[in-house]
Amino acid sequence: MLENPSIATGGVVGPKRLNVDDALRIIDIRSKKHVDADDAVRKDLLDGLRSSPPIIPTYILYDAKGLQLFDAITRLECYYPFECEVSILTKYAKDLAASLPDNSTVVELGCGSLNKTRLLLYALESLRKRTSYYALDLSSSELKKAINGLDHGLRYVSVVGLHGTYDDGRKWLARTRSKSSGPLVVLWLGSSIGNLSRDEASSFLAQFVKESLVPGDMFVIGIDRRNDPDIVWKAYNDDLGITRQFILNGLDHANRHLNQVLRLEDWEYEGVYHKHEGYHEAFYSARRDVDLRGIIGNDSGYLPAGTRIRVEQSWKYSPHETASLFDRCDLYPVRRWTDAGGMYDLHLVHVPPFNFAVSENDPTHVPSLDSWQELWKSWDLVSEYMLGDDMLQEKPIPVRNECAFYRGHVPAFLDIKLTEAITKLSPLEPAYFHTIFARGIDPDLDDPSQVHWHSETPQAWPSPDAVMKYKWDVRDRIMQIYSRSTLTRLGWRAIWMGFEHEAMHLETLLYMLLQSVTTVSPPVPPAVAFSIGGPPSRFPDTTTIELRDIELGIMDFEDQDDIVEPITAHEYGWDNEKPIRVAAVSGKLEVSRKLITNADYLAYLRQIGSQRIPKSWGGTVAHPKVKTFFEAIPFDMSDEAGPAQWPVVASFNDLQVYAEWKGHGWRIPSEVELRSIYDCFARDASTGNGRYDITHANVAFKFWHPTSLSPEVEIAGPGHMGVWEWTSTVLARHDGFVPGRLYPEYTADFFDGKHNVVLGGSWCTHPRLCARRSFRNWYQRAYEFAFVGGRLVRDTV
Ligand code: AVI
Repeated sequence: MLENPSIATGGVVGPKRLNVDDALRIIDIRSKKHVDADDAVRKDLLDGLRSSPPIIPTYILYDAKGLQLFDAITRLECYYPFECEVSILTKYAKDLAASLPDNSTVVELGCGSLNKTRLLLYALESLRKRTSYYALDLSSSELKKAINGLDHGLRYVSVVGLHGTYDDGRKWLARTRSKSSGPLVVLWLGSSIGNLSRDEASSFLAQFVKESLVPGDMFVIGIDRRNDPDIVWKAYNDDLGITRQFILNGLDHANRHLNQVLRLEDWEYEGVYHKHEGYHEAFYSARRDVDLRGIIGNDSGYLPAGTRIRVEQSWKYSPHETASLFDRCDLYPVRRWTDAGGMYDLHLVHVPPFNFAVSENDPTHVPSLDSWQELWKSWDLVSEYMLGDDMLQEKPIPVRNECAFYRGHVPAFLDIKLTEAITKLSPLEPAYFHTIFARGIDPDLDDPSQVHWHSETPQAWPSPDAVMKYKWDVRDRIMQIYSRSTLTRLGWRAIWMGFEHEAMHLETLLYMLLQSVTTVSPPVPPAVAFSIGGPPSRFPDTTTIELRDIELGIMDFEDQDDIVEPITAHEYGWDNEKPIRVAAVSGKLEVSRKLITNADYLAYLRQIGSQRIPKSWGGTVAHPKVKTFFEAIPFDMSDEAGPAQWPVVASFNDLQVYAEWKGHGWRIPSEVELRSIYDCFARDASTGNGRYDITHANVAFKFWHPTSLSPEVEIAGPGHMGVWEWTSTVLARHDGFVPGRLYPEYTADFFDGKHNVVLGGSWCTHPRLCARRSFRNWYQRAYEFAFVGGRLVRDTV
């Protein structure tokens, strides 16, 4: 457990009123105690002054007077980040409090005066959420003042001070945390993250996640956006000169540690906003030549007039930069609250149970063993935790197999391909698993007696323990193969195929499980509306694009599969992605910004008087709900980011009829048109031809449901709204198509004229699949279960 405050906040004891002494409890967690702190500051100062270019550490700004001056800054109208954050907390504190788990421990980094935090604490109190709140700060006197300033009507929320630095806080948490502690929420307000460079910020968060957090823990972080450069500059260069005083006071503070060698009149404050890089920089600028050789030595001690010493950077983030910051630190977004002007965001992010890091979406070689480990975590969570043993005989989708089949199919398929590709290997025991788990049932929906070859369902499925042992044996086999460094290209192909096959089945299993009431909810925050507040999107409902001939496909010749090579040597694609070919298109296409939403589809059903709701909904047309893994959620038309604004998941046939009902030439795009749309808006120019930028997309389990389109996105690209997209293109043999040697029936069995090509990716698609530009999926046009939606386009003249 975390070191416990003396107040009882949970369990059978029940809430107890705080008394003043309890409330003033402050734990000294400093690793460097007072005695040597002075020396450490002096050393930091001298090291900084000697470095090139010279710097003074930012923390020097925050002595007692600095804290007061900063408080004065927060009252300036031009210092908008403070006001924006207050407005968000004032409006949404209850919503934030409701998003935090009960019995959580909230640790605030750099709590300051607690003026803003109190809004959250009282919201938690009013919701009766038992919370242990720890306020971390550098100054114990300010901590005392701040905690003392809280009105002590808190019964459900306990308050304890932590005296120390961020690093002390991180280490203290790592030390005191035990498995039985409730979820941890780290609160980091005031755009303090901006005082670290982008790299420092991501390393800081990543280290926190690695050392002190576990899956399910959360961060609440206030981040300032890249706003109008003039407005940002003004925020740090106010007419009253308060910021100037604040910065220059830092020099005075530094002087106290440097035996007053600096002459304050030699220095002036200078603020510069670097608009391309997105950060403001505060300098001490030398008014005249300054001689510091006496303290920092001859090499760098003579500072000519105009020399700048940097003391602070304030970094701003575009939505894209924020998304990649979180990606880099293995943090997944839960919610985002924005002020009415769209200048500032409060982000709630969590540590996911597994992480398909976007950096691993490189499709040019076989997945790393780390990627496998994450995939296995996801497979175990879905196939063993969400799909419990009590569901093994269930068939959530009547025309498909029983759940038990999928647990065995994934490892058996991998072992089948490994033994086919690597001559030395023979099937793992029990070898008959290759027969009963080889292939699932996927019948023709128009005539379910028409099925491709599939494994016969045995009289009784092997026991869950036997299947689990088999799964781990196959995984061991993979790990042994990875311990060698080379293999034939065919061998790597088998591994690569097995990986993508498992990733695809993860998704298949999930859309099956969504149809069952027995499914267990995943252990993640049930966020249903991601983006809250902020101004409406500035993008119009449709955009017109010019169509030009495009190249499709990927370079991967199977005739060289006997070559022995390292894991990273080759690029792979499924048979239907090959060969590279050019598709001729021209003309102009008007493209809808969003996919067809649940609200759009409901309006249509009501208008035509239909009572037939999609399989992705529950309830009735009068009272529809959207199915999720947490609960079925009623439509709320006033919620701009809620399920009514998610894309509707329905069959191609149903969406085609919707498009006809819409009229005016609206239709579902062809494969080449949709590929052209994605190329226009999501192609990642920095990585050559083959990839899409999916940092903004709702893929790879960032959420466990579809989402509305982010207001910052102009056109929904691959996976942006968390579902695949139907195309009007029928899956058919194209020129140059050759069935794959290792899995010839993969695509060829589906050239029956009943399947349409599907592109993009869903909330549960692995990044390797949806970021690879050549990847193609397909479903029968009547299939209603897969996470596929659609958008409208029309020709323009
Ligand atoms: C605390 N920190 C986030 C403030 C900022 O915006 O960088 C400090 C500040 N410096 C000048 N004005 C405010």
